[in-house]
Amino acid sequence: MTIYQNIVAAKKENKKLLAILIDPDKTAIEQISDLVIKINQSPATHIFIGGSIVEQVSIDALIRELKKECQLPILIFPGHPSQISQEADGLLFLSLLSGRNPDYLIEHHINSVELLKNSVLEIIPTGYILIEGGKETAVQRVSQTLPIEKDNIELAFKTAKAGEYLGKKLIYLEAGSGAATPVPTDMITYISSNLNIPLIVGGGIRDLNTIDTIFEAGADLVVIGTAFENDSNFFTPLC
Ligand code: 1GP
Repeated sequence: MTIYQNIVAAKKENKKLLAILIDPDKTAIEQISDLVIKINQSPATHIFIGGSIVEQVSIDALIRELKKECQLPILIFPGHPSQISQEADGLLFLSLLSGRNPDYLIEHHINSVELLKNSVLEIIPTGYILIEGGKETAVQRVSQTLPIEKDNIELAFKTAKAGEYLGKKLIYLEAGSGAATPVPTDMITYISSNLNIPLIVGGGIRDLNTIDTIFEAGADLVVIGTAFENDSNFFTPLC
């Protein structure tokens, strides 16, 4: 089965998925062996790699190091085509649907084709939707786009549904890394119950109870970045 088929199968069985996001800018290669022990003890089902712009060569090395001891599927979560690594298993091919910056809707994608056309990476078209998270986040700054207001459920839903109609295979609701507040649960519930494709939710989730709440609201896959980055024992109470 492909990574995507596994995500769809998990959704059908109501089995919740959890990705740990590793930002190569904030993670030294020397830290990986210790980090992998914690990842292997955690309930994580996927690893996402990405963040602000970094040298591709360091991502390659980081993934090779991760793969020595970790069997989880590794997906690139790119902020820029320079973050695409052939060492990964797949790529979330993100289109920032909440914004109107052509670079993040199509330009970076065109610029990625040379890297992808002969690649064996599993490419997963993903509609990426930025939701107001209580403070300006890096994705907002870098993409120069405004998030959808957190109480505008109708616009967030229509954006997600338009993504589905466009053929996106996943929708990612993003409050932004380090957001003050995660995506609101009423928005997650409305969108997940009116969408036919799996829903990823991330940004500003910093405790285990909130992970549960977001799963109960309807997320199929939750992403944890900062909380694990700050404390690699974050998942210990679950282990
Ligand atoms: C960011 O959704 C991810 O793209 C994770 O956010 O760092 O706030 O967990 P956090």
